[in-house]
Amino acid sequence: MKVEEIVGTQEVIAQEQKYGAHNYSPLPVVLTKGEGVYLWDIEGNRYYDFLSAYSAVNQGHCHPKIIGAMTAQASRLTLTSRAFYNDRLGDAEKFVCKFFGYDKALFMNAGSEAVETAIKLARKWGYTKKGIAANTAMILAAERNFHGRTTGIISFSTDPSSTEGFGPANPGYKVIPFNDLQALETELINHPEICAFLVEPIQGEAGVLIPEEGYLKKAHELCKKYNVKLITDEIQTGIGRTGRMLAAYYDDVHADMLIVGKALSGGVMPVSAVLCDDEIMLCIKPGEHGSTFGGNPIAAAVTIASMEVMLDEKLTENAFAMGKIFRERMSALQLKRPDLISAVRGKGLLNALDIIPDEKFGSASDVCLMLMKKGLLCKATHKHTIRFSPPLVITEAQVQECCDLIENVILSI
Ligand code: IF1
Repeated sequence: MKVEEIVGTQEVIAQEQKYGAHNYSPLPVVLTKGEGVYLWDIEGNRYYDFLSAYSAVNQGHCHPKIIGAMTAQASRLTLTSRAFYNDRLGDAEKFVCKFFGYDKALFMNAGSEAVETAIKLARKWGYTKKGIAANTAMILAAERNFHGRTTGIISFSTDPSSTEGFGPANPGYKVIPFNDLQALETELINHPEICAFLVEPIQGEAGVLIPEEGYLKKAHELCKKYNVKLITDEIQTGIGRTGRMLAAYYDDVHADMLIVGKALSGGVMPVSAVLCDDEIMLCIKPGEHGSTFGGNPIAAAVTIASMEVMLDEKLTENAFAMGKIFRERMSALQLKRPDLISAVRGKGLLNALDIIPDEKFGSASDVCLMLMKKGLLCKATHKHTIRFSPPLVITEAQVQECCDLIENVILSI
């Protein structure tokens, strides 16, 4: 008699441990299915997803409209390379340009590729338009930034786990404190070779750090004063996540260069883009930049569908409203357990809870493990912070249910 092989959680984890690189330490849950705000593991347990694949799955898991657009396109034409035109890319370019208010868009795949693209564009602009001497252009970034993991990008990371053992760092970057306009102006005054200031409107990986109101606006004014381009990395904060389509809109900022990724495709495939006006975009000429997959027909179809879902379902507005309820509940919880929770902050559905580490229960990641066992998946960032970022399709009843769940776990500690 043939015994059916039962593949359990431990087997899957062991297999990955054996054959996969050890560059992550995931929670011990093996997911197999997703729908809206829910995920299911291979044992049949259902979870609320409070990570959304790091804010990529804003439109909810396996949204039928996005999957429909994807499969329809996939069965017709998948990839042509950019050596030829395809009949979908132009529509996506027009859509995002009109939508975000820029002359042109350049599609890439991963977020880090789009960051690299923005850096190249800014430098090229610096040399050809600003008149910076060859190979001396400098880019400013903020302390505790997260823009990706390529060797170029980690050259200006201040996180040792991103950089240590991966040197030498590339030259051409300078890091200034986040939320510090004085530091910004000092650099701008002293270094005319600066071509751009690259910044996240809210620092995600750093622990959902929100700058003072008006910071981005004043930073942009300073950039304009010194003929420097402001590049906003909205890969994590963009596409409705913070309760505005772009987090920079809270400050009425229209950046010179915008980087989007993650939820641009609803998290169904890697799609990123850099948007800017002709003055910058046309500095790069044919043959000077590109990628095999960037701007492929599936990516184009999926981008349009994902953005339409954002609009049709008013997900940005929902993120704003649900985030408010979530933080109200978490602030009330903080009052009950000030010994455990030291801060609640966020905008829209990008939220964080700071945990006071304790010998009894450990750190933020231990709390994530407890939440997982009760049916809610989220991830700690650094030792003290838990990030809560559910898909933006979450309803008020679901938010309340999740807050009850979080409250029960916290109060049980
Ligand atoms: C991982 C964090 C989130 C990003 C911003 C560019 C990129 C990211 C603002 C690069 C990517 C990811 C990568 C992911 C973890 C994750 C993350 F915790 F590290 F910070 F989202 F919160 N700019 N962020 O947040 O985009 O090339 O990855 O598409 O596992 O490294 P990518």
